[in-house]
Amino acid sequence: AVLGEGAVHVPGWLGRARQRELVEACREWARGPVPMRRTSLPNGGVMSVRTVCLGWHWQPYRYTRTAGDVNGARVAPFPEWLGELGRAAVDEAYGAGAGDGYAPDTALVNFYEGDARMGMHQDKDEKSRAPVVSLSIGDSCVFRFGNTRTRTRPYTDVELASGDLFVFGGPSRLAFHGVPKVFPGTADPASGMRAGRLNITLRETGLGG
Ligand code: MD3
Ligand code: FE
Repeated sequence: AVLGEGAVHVPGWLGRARQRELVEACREWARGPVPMRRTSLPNGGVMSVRTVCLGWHWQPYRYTRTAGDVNGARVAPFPEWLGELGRAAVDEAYGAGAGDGYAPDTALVNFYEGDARMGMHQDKDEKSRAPVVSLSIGDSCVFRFGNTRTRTRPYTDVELASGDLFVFGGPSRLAFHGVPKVFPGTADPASGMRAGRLNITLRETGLGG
């Protein structure tokens, strides 16, 4: 389904086996070298989502190689196979060949548990305007896809379920978006998630090196 120009939702794109592999990989990444944690914001707040990054470490509001806001360690490398998955995702959403030049160099893994949510925001810390690939596993959620001007209406609420792919490129790349609700207990155990929701986003930072 196309939600807006460049915003394409592909329900059930990831098979169960692929979901389980990704969950297993995320468990490993969550252990370190930089452990999964709640990100502290400059305004004193703390995000309710837990996050671990690959390739580059996102700390509000920039990308670094080392996690100065956690333990100072260098983040784990971005694996080549995730890049392949990203190219396949862009091909699936935009058509064969569209993913050819796509070279994501960072992944943000978000884990939602309990009342965790994500407020409306734009992702504009990347210098590249290449698409963001989003993969959801575990509990279903309400994903709110907004506009590029304000964090308020007009927006569209869509349910994201385990295995869903979403690609945000073109004019949608700078749209406000958020996750106002997760539905606890809706994860299919065959996804490898016992509780909570996992979201993996692949991005090009445009930082090089
Ligand atoms: C639309 N994550 O990590 S994924 C984030 O489910 C983030 O954890 C949410 O927003 C999550 O920044 C939403 C969907 C998503 C990700 C990046 C986008 C939508 C986007 C970038 C631009 C436009
Ligand atoms: Fe975002």
